[in-house]
Amino acid sequence: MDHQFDRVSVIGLGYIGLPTAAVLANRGINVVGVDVAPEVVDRLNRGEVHILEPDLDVLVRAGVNSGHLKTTLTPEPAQVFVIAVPTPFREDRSPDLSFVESACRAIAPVLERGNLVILESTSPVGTTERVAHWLAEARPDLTFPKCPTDRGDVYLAHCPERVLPGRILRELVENTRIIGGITPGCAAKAEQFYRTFVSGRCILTRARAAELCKLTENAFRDVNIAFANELSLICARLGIDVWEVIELANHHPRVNILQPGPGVGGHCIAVDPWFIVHSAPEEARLIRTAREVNDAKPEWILRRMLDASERFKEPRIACLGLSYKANIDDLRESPALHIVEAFARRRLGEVFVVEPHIPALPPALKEHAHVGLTDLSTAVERADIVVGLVDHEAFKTLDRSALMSKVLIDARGMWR
Ligand code: SAJ
Repeated sequence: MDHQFDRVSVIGLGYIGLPTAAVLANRGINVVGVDVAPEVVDRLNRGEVHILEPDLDVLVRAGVNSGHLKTTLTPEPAQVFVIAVPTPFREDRSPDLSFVESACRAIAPVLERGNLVILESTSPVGTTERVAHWLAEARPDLTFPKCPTDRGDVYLAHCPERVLPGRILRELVENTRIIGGITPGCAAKAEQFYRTFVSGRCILTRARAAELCKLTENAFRDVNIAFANELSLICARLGIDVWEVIELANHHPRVNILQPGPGVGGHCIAVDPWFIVHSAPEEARLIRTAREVNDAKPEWILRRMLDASERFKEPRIACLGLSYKANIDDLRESPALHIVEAFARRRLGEVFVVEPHIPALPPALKEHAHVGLTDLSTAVERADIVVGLVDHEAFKTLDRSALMSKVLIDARGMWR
């Protein structure tokens, strides 16, 4: 093993930090995970996970049992610090870097000359330079590189994560990594670190390019989903099946249209394009419009549910799926959840929520007596209206005869 990376600290043990920590620990590296939530720290030290991701529980337990993975509330000295904290946006859609800043202030006291600090959180252009600034403020005794020709005591790089929830453990190892150093030396050092567990390619660049690269990937996907969502509105107006049109158009060798849905959720695609818009508001016209098109889609589905409800005195409505996409339990920024909450607030009738991946309804739905978490067959049997919000495997394979007499609103094209 490369002894310059014997001890690694991962700051922020969420959807990216925890799998990264677990993968490193299972390569025999001593990993100190750091999280601000005491309950997360306790659970992880017992070998239990707080997020659902295939095989993550097994890997975390193995890491804890072998003694290679431990979790603390405050950082301890290490050779490498991987920052994987959230970077949300504020009400006015400007980036909120407060978690990155607090992570920097937390690790600053234990930093030593020769350490490598990697920012993995998706960040607006210039954030890695700001990391250098925050660390330098807290540690005037050390030097931090701020531009490509600088020399510094500490290596600084941005290496955005690009893994797909549901396939995180595989993609962490196999995906190509874009590694942006503040200096070429920083990038080279970070590459050596990633080589300890990445089998994919490592491509080196500058920190600013790596920052924009990550935002660009998600903006690209957002714009393409917006195209599909806009097409779904056009098709509805013209009385044409949008999924058929897309399937037909995709036979063209250079056309590959994505799928329309109830909107775009998750913590990445619905957020990252705003970082680009914020940095270049006059130029980012298409990217902004795509965000608006995708953000308007939940309202459109809700309107169809309200229209359908008018046909019944006390409508019973089954809402299939709450997560932000298929076959996961993640409700973050979920358009399905947003739609069900907005519908529930109107108190039009009984709402049967089907979400096989969660044990209980989230608080905003739990408070309504007319809303309940129900199993699939009971919900479909009792409902007048069935709304397909998430294309979970169990919903796609639903027996069509059960849907025959129902009013269907199929936001995902599952029951064509
Ligand atoms: N969606 C559609 N139609 C589609 C594809 C997706 O409506 O054809 C919706 C999904 O239902 C979901 C949202 O878009 O609500 C986003 O889902 P996703 O599967 O496209 O992406 P995420 O958010 O799970 O993960 C993305 C990935 N980025 C890209 O594919 C460019 C992943 O590789 C990134 O690591 C991740 O964002 C991230 O963390 O940034």
